[in-house]
Amino acid sequence: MSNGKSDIGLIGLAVMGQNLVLNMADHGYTVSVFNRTTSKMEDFIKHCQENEPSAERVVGHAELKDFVDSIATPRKIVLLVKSTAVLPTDRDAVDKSIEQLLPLLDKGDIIIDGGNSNWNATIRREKELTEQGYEFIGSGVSGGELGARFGPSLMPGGSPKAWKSLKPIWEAIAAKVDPKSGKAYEDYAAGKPITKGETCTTHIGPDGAGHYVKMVHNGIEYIDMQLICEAYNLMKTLLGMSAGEMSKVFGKWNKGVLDSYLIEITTDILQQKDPATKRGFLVDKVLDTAGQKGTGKWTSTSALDLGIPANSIAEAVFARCLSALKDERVAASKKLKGPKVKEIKGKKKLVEAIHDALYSSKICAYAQGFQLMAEAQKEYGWKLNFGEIAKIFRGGCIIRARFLQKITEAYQKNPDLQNLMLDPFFKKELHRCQENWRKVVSLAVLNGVSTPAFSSALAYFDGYRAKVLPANLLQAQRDYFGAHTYERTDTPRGQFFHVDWPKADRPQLKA
Ligand code: 2AM
Repeated sequence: MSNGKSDIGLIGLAVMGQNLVLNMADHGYTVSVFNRTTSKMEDFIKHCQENEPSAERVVGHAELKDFVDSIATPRKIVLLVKSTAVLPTDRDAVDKSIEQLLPLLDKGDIIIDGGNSNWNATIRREKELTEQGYEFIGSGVSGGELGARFGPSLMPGGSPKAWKSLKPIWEAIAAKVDPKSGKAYEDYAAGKPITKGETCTTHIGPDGAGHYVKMVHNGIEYIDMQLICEAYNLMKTLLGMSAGEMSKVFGKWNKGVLDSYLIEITTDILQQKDPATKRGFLVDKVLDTAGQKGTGKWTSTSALDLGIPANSIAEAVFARCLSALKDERVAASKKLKGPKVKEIKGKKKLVEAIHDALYSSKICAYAQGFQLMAEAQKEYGWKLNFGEIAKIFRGGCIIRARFLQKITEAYQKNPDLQNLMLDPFFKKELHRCQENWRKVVSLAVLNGVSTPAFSSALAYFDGYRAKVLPANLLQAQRDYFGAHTYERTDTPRGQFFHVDWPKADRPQLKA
């Protein structure tokens, strides 16, 4: 609080907005709050007064003008309103909120969009606002509700000037990690903020860079989750293991190289008994159809647009699409026959192999995500620091993992690393695990178990390391039917040839 004014304001009091406000208040900042529906703001203030140690630092306003006037200048106003715009021309609630705010602001004030906005919309908004003399930051906020409340990973994109103003608050509220181990401090308690450790935020770059990186984070999250699901499915189908038994396996894995938030929650989920029937495990009662909100799809379409083979990330999106066709699958399961699952001996060995398949596939998935960001920076004129990005993924966000410390080190050692798989550590790990990885994918195929993430990651690995791919034939086909030309192996690159492909002798069809 300075001169009786709030340090920052926030509009949009759904759960993420509320939790971000409480996080800022816990760190000693006074926060003005506003919501389109006033009753939600009033309920929130009441909740704070009854439950939160930092309630005195949360100030509610029913009128937008009063809200704006209550904030110290240059104002910092965070928007956490529902964003739907995808194309640069789309306008949504974020644009509407900005329109309503602008007549009340002073030049130099900073609007921060903390929603899951599409980077194209963020690029447009930043341009529109800076042209009018305002500042705009598009900040990815990752970590779900708990992250927002006690320490998210924050990925801001915008001008260095705007970032300088926001930095102290963003650095204070972001997750903190032990710099040596890369492990996040998670001793959460309301009113007792974590202040030690390295903070999980950094200036990602200009305009839409923060939202782009947040989107790729989500794409990686999709594939990370799918890989875990495939490991679970293989243990269940090939080895007949129960959820409880698998919980113990994931618990053990969480102490090794796979140590991560997603493995940790899987351990918890698999041991949960069904509270409704009091019989069996709850996961077995959850319907096998997955929802999605779109960031995995955006990551995949961006990969297609930029020509980057993020095939496993796309497979993870398609796996959710396939899961959603539940009725069709149930009908098809009665008609389309596959092989009978054979009894497999050597459970311990196969569980170990599944671990290695998951680990190797995960390395490939991250390699794809980082390769995509590397291409995007060229397209959009950003200069991304991958060491820093991996560093802020270590805490707060959904993909946080011990493994990210190794990615951080890989990019710190070689900021121009072309592909994560080529880093000496990851190369060694892939070489160490690949026999098991191949064994698992083969077993899955032979037994008719669908493993799109494991298989596509292996195809990426084998394709990336292939000196020669069959694209010679493909390009010849293109030249045959469309005169698309081809380059030759024995002439310099950039010289293009075309021939009228002679028709080969074909067996004549009898009249
Ligand atoms: P509401 O409570 O009035 O619905 C997440 O949906 C948040 O976005 C909510 O705080 C919601 O406000 C807000 N929101 C959604 N559409 C909005 C709009 N057009 N203008 C302002 N806030 C909006």
